[in-house]
Amino acid sequence: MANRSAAPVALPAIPGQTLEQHLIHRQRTLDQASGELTSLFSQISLAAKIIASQVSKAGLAGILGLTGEVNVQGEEVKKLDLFANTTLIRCVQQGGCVAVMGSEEVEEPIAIPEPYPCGKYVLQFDPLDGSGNIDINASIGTIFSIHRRVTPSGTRGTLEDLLQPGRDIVAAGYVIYGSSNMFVYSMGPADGVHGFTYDPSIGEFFLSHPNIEIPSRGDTYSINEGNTHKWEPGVRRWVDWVKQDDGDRKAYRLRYIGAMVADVHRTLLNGGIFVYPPDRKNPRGKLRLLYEASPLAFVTEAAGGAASTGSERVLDVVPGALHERTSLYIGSKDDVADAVRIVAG
Ligand code: AHM
Ligand code: MG
Repeated sequence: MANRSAAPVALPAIPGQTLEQHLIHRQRTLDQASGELTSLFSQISLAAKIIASQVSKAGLAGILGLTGEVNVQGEEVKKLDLFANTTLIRCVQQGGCVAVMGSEEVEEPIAIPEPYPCGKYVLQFDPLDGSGNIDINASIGTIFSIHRRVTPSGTRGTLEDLLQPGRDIVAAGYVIYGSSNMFVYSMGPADGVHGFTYDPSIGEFFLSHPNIEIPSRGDTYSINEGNTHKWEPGVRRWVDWVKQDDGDRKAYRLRYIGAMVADVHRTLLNGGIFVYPPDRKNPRGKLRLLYEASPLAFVTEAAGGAASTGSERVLDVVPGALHERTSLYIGSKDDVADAVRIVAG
């Protein structure tokens, strides 16, 4: 007979919506959705799971450090960033959703090889951002953006498909491999920004951060201050200003992980600003417009934030080359406006 006075048994929490369920639900709300974008997201999330699993055991699997070694299976050991690059290409190229791809790790456009069909989308990615953090067990990530192709359907995609401004992005996002792994994406301001946390025991990303909105002002600034003496005076003026109490505004705290994807993720959740200005070594800035700045600008704007090159909105820059660099001021709207104003003098 049941013991009626016993405390209720605690049931395990029912996992929430998976990334796939979330995207399928979204697809149903759109009239003419063919499912191609949902499929492309599944391919990217599969790649993210494979990369995440290698990141978490990189030391054991022997894929830290330099290439040129041979693993126990007799295969050539790849550096983690090359592994991530190959994984994304392999997961996406056979899916029939993209016409061409671009990667920070690859000089030229990545063609879809025969016999795979070409789809209507164009995928660009930084397979493993912050690769300097790999060997020290700190956060790294994958950044991606998706455009519609501009060349005729039925043909192979070309460079022209890749050189599109950020304002024409259809969807963008990132995966962060940190104390937990998260998949964050947006399909624009009307859709919002949604974050999914990976449950490794189930092998799925679950919705954990619906409708992320960045505060209009934060209290953290993020910049490589080791470059102070390479900056132009305007940047030094802003950094001096941001570090001082000024009326109601308290001096900002400095946080710098050195992987833009992780610095921007913190900025998105807590507010504040991440800056990589031009300097003597990188007169056009260091970050790549197509693989780093544009996708994260798209996500940040969709969350209510802003992203500027210092002279224009990042999403309005029309790229002239695949690996073009840009300066970047990204984060809370008011913080970006202050920085751009003070740097300009
Ligand atoms: P990577 O994509 O080759 O890893 O490099 C880009 C990274 C950014 O993620 C990060 O914000 C920046 O480079 C750090 O640069 P620095 O070491 O000059 O501060
Ligand atoms: Mg990078």
